[in-house]
Amino acid sequence: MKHAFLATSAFATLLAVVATGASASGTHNDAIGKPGVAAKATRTIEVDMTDGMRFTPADISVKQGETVRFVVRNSGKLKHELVLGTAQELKSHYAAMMKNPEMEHAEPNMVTLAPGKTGEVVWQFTKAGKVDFGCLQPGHYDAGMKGAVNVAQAGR
Ligand SMILES: [Cu+2]
Repeated sequence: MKHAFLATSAFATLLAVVATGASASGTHNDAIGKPGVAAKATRTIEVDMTDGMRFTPADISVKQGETVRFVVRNSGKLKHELVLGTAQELKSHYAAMMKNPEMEHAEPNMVTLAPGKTGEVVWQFTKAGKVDFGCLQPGHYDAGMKGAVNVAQAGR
């Protein structure tokens, strides 16, 4: 019966990890990393958002484990936001925003900015791969207001 016990134990541990991740990060899982501590940020990346529905830069490269301080500026005359997530998370969140444009949302993985404002997102990229970001204001994501953070595997 030792095998059965081990399997149950491993499953319980997995559940605990999933539960912890969900409570610490709100609505999303830890697939894209976790909220960063500003004091531990190793880089500051300035991102500009415009009414042309573009992020500049839209293609960002970081290293696995790196904590990045994004200083995000809204240079447009419309409300814009930068939301980090998996492509799937962004799509479902965007669909919710289309149904309810006045939906208030605030999470550590995003910043919503009025015209002319500047804000920050501090994020630690714990997993190698691609993390997407986008503006989920109705119409913006569809218009191409999106980008990606490429997370290079540590030790390379
Ligand atoms: Cu936008």
